[in-house]
Amino acid sequence: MADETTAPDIPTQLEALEREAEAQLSACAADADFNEWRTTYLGRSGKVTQLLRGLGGLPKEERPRIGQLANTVKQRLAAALEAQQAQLRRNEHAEALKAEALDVTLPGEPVRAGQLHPITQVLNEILGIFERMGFHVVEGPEVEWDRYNFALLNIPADHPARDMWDTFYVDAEPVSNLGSMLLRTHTSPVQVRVMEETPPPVRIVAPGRVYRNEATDASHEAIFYQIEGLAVDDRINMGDLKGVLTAFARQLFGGKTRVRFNCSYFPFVEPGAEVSISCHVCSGNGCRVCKQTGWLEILGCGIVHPNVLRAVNYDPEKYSGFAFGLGVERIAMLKYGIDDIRYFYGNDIRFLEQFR
Ligand code: 2NL
Repeated sequence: MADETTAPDIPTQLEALEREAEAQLSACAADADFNEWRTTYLGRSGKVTQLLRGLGGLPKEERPRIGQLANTVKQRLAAALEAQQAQLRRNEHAEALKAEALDVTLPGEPVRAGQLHPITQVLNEILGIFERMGFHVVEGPEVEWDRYNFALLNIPADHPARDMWDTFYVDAEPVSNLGSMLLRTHTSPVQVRVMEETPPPVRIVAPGRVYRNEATDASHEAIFYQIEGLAVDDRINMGDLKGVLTAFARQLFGGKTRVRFNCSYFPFVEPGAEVSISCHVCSGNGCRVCKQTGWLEILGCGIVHPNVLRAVNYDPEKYSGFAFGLGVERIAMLKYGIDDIRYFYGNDIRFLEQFR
C-alpha cells in the first residue's frame, strides 16, 4: 500500500483550499468580486479543478472517494457563494430601506381639498328639503322658446307683465308657434314641459341658471340661479302651499322662524303671494339685514293660474296646483348675511373658502 501515503495529501490540500476560498469569499463585496472568486476556485481551470488533475496519480480504487470529496467541497463552496451573495443583497436592501425611511409620526402635508361653491351648497340643501317632502328634481334647457318661457305661462306678447322679465334673445329666426329663441328668465318652462308630457299628479322642483337683461348691482346679477316648485293634483289649495313653504322655511332658517304670506302679483298664478320670514338676525326687532322691518322676503308663490293649466291641457275644473319660485343667491345672502350678490361670482378665494 505504498501509494496510500500520497492519498491523504489531496484531501489535506482540498481542506486548505476550502479554507482559503472561504476566507477570500468573505472579502467579496461586489458582483465583480464574486465572479472573479468563482473563476478562481470553481471555474473550469480553477484551483479545485487543478488540484483534481493530481487524481490521475492515485490508485484506481482511491479515485472515486477523492473525486467525491472534491465534489463535496465544490458544492459547499458553491453554496457558500450563494449564501454570501444573498447576504449582500439583503444588506443592500436594508440600506436602501434605511435611506428611504419615513417617519410616519411626522405631521402630514395637508391636502388642499376643494369644496362646492356656496350657491351649489345652498341649492343642494334646498333641493334636499323638497325631495324629502316628495318633490322630484327636474332640469331643462337654458335656451328656450318664447312659447315656454312666456306664452304658455299666461304672459302674451305685448302684455305689460313682460316688462318684469327683459332677457337676451338668440339671433335665430322665430318659429311659428314657438316664437323667438331666448335665454330663459325663470325655470318655469321646465315645469311647463313636464306638465305637457305627464298627467297629474305632479310634484317637482326645477333648479337651474336663469338670465335677466338687467344692470348689475349689489342685489342683481344678469345670470343667477333659481329653484321653482310645482304641485298639481285634485284639490290642491292655499293651505297646501302654506304648509309646504312654512315647513321649508323652518328647515332652512330654523324651527322658530315665523312665516308671513302677503298678496302679490305674478301673471302665472292667482292668487299670488310673496313669502317673508321673521328676521333670524334680530328675531324681528329690526336691524340692518331686515332694514328695520323685522321681515325678510324669501320667495314668490301662488295658485297656478287656470290659463296655465289649460295651456298644458290640464282641466282646471278637475285639477289645481300651487307653484313657487326663489332666487338661490338671495336665499344664500340672507342665510349667511352677505350684502352683495357679486361676491358669489368674483372668484375671490378668501370669500369662497368661508363656505368650507
Ligand atoms: C319669484 C316668483 C314664482 C312661480 C314662480 C310658476 C310656475 C308655473 C306655473 C305657475 Cl309652471 N307658477 N312659478 C309662481 C309664483 C312665483 O316666482 O319671485 N321668483 C324668484
